[in-house]
Amino acid sequence: MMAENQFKQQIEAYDNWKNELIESIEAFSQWMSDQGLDEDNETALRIYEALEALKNDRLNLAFVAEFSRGKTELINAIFFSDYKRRLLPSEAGRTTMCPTELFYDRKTERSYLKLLPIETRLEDSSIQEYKEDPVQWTQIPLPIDSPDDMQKILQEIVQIKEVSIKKAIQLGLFRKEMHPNLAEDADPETTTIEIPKWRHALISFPHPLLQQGLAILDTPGLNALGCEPELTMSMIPAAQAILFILAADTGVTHSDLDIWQQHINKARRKDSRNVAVILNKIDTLWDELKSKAEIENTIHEQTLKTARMLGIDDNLIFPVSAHKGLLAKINEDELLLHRSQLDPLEKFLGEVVIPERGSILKDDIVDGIGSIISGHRDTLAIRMDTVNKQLNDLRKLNGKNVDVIVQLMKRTRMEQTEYSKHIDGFKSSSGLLIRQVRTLKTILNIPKMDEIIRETRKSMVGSWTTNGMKKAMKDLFSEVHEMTTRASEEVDILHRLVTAVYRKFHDTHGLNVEKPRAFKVKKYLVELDNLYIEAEKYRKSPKSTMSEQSTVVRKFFIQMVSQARNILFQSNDDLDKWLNNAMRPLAVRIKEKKNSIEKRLLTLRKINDSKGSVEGKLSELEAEHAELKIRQDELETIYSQLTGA
Ligand SMILES: Nc1nc2c(ncn2[C@@H]2O[C@H](COP(=O)(O)OP(=O)(O)OP(=O)(O)O)[C@@H](O)[C@H]2O)c(=O)[nH]1
Ligand SMILES: [Mg+2]
Repeated sequence: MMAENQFKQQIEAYDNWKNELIESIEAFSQWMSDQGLDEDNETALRIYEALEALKNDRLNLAFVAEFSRGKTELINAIFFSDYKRRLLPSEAGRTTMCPTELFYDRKTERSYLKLLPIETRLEDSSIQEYKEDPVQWTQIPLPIDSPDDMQKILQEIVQIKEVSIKKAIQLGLFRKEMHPNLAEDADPETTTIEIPKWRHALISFPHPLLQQGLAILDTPGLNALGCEPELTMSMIPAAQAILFILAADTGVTHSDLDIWQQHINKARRKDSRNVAVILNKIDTLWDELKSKAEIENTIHEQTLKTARMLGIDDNLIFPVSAHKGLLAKINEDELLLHRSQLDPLEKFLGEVVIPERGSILKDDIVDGIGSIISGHRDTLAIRMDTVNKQLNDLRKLNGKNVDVIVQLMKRTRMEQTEYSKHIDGFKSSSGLLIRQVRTLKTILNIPKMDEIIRETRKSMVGSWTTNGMKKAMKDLFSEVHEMTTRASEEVDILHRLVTAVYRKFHDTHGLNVEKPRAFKVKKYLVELDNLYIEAEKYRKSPKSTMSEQSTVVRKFFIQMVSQARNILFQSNDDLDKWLNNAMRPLAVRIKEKKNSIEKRLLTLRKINDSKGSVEGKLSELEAEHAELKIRQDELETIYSQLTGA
C-alpha cells in the first residue's frame, strides 16, 4: 500500500472547504429571501459573484524552466501517476512545443485537447481573446476511458512543422543563434526551419484533482517566454505558485539564470512563498561507488550552491527526481519513492500553497459577504433597539396617562428634528465623497485610455521603424505613469475623507460603525509600475532586438497595452464596489434610525387616539421582540459558519 499523496488530500480538503463556504452563503441567501430581504439587486449581484468566484476558483500552478529540465516529467509524477504511465509526452531534448494548460472545463464538462495554430501569431489578438473564440481552435475529444489513446492524442503537443525562414521571421520565431548550422547566405525563401505547430494547448479532462480546481500550466523551454509576452505578463503572474525547475546534471546554466532573473524572480512576492525551485534529476548524483551519506552530502551541497546562485533561502529549494518518482509510483515502489524526495515537495504544495490560496479567497469572500451580513445585523440591532424603546415608553404608561403620552410624543418629535439635521450633514459629506471618487475616476479614465491606445497604435502601424515605435511606447507609458501617480494622490484624499465621515458619524450619533477598509490602490499601482518598468526595458533594449523581432515587439506591445487597460478597468470596478461598501452601512443605519423614530411616534399617536390599547400594543411588541431575537440568532449562526469555515 503506497502512502497517500499528501497534495491530493489537501486539495480535496480545500475543495470541501469551498463547498462549505458555498453552502453557508446559500443558507444566507435563503435566509434573506425568507425575510423578504432579497429585492436588493446590488446585494443579489454580490452574492452571485461570490458564489461564482468560489465555484470557478482554480489553483493555478505554473511550471517554468529551460528545456529538458523535467517540467513535464514532474507534472506526470506529481499529478498523473495513477494513469500508470507517462501521460504527457516527455523526452530527451526539446519536447513540449507550446504552453499547455491542464484543467477541467466545468462549464461544458467535456474532455478535450484544443490547439491554437501557430499562424494566429500573425493576428493581433491575445490568447485570452482566442479562448473566447472557439472557431480558431482545433478540437480533439479525449477518450478518458482509454489512457493509451489519450496518451497518443496528447502527442500532438510536441508537433512541429517546417516553414521557410521568411515565414518564421514573420511569425517572430526566428532567432539566428538557434540555428548555428545555417549557411550565411541561406535563402530565406527556400531554406526551411522547424517551428512549433501549435501556439497554445488546452487540455480538459475529469481527473479528480483537476475537477477539484487544480489547473496546471506547462511551458516549453527555449525562449518560449520571450516569444509569447502574454505568458510572462499575465499567465505566470496569475499563478498561485510558480515552480522553477533546474536539473542536477546541468547545474545552473547561463540560460537558467536568465529565465530566473527575467521571469521568475520579479514575480516573487516578498511576503509569500509563491515560488519554489526544484532541483530535479538528483538520481544522476546517485553514484553507486559512493556511500549513502556521501550522496546525501553532494545533494545538500548542490542545494546550497543553487540557493546562493539564485539568491534565495535554501528551504525553498526541493531536490527531487521526477523520473524516479514517477517510476516508483507506477511500480508502487515505496523505497524508490522515498529516495525520489517527491514527498517534501508535495507537502509544500499541500501545506503552504493551498492554504495560501485559501486565505486569499477567504479574505475576499468573508470581506464581501461578511459586510452584507453585518449590514443586516446592524438593521436587526436597530430594530431591536426600537422595540426596546417602545416597550420602555409603554411600560411607563400605567393605564392611559394622557400627560405622559403627550410628553413622550413631544420628546420623540424633538429627536426627529435633531435627527434630520444630522441627515443633512451626512448627505453633504457623502456628496463630498462621491465627488472625490468622481475626480479619481476622471484620472483612471477608460475611454481616455482607449483614445490614447488608439492614437499610439495608429502612429505605430504607420511606420514600424524602431524609433517611431519606441517613441510611441514612451509616450503611452509616461501617460500611464502620470495617471497612476495622480490617482494615488487622490486616493489619499479619499481616504482622509472617509475617515472624517465615519468619525463625524460616530461623534454625532454615538453609533459605532465599523470603518471600511482603505481602498487598496497600491495593488494596481504596483502592477502598472511593473508594466512600466517592463516597457522601459524594451524601449531601451538595443536596436537590433527591436528590428529583428518586430513581431515579438508588436505582440509585446499589444499585450502590455491590454494588460494596462485591464488593470485600469479592474481598479474602476473595485472602486465602485468599495464606495458602495463604504457608504452603505451608514446609509442603512440612517434609514433604520429614521424609521425607528417614526414607528415610535405612530404607536404613541395610536394610543393617544384611543385606537389601540396599551396592553394590546405591549404584547404585540413582545412578540416582535421574540421574533427579532430568533432572526438575530439565525444570522449569528450563519455568520459564524461563514467565518469559521
Ligand atoms: N535522470 C532523470 N531524467 C529525468 C528526470 N526528470 C526528467 N528526466 C528526463 O529528462 C528529459 C526531459 O524531461 P521533460 O519532462 O520532457 O523536460 P521539460 O522540462 O518538460 O522539457 P521541454 O518540454 O522541452 O521544455 C526526459 O527524457 C525525461 O525522462 C529525472 O528526475 N531524472
Ligand atoms: Mg515538457
